[in-house]
Amino acid sequence: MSPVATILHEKRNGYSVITLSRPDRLNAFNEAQHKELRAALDECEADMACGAVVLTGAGRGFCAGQDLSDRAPGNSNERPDLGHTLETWYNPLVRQIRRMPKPVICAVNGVAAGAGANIALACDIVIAVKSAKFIQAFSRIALIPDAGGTYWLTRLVGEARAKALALTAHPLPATDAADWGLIWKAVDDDALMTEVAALAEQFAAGPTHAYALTKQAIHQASTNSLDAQLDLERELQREAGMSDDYKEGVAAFLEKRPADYRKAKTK
Ligand code: T3D
Repeated sequence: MSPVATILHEKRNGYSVITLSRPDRLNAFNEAQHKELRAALDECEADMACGAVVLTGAGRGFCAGQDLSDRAPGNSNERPDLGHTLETWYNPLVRQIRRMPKPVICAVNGVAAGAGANIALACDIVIAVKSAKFIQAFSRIALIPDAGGTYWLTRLVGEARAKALALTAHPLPATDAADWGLIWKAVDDDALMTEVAALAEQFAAGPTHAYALTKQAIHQASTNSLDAQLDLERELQREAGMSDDYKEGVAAFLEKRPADYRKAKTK
């Protein structure tokens, strides 16, 4: 493990665990944490030996969004340009998670608030402890949901629930989030990292490129017409069908043995 100031990046056998690590601030983002997270995700993206990424938080929270102590109003009339901070930090982070050519699992170990909630929702699979809460805290400080919040909420739980969560800042328990389809599942608090590690290991041993193509197809599905989506599936399946992983998958099925995608990757 190589500790850095605001995140920990641990490389395990075939996958990476990135831990936001400012626990005294519930892992709220400052610029240093943004920079270090970006560098760690860049590394995961480029590393062929990394088949999945786990994002989690240190201490009792996952992430409380923007560190508001960096936004303390001074005495002057100067106002911060939050559009600039979104463009510089949060939007690239969301885009980086979405385009990651391998599954990104968010292990929500505690409260996820503001941009912290929405960064979790940007991940491909979200597993949360039952004690966690998802809070669109923005309206409490006169902001709007960002880091993709209006996009995720509307698509995942529909307009009625999206508006209620955003306008009231209601702390949504993880079990409700799972029941509503906002996240994949809520698990017992002491089971989180065991479940997440098992899933990450499964992905690490799996067909990484097929996962990347699957992500791409699902991301485009909500805006494509059926015809466009069928065309996209045709193109992506063509690509998948040319891969060594597919050859190995079919051979393994016919030979009644588990597929060895790691071997296929080294060819
Ligand atoms: O600004 C831009 O660039 C635009 C982008 C904006 C993105 C955003 O995320 S805006 C939304 C920012 N986040 C929030 O508004 C959430 C603020 N936090 C809370 O509402 C609560 O802390 C929680 C509901 C998340 C948890 O409550 P609780 O009671 O479990 O914990 P706590 O006691 O409030 O927090 C523990 C400590 O963390 C505390 O410090 P202390 O008193 O022990 O020294 C608290 O001040 C600190 N903390 C929590 N959240 C933040 C924070 N410090 C700075 N910034 C935070 N966001």
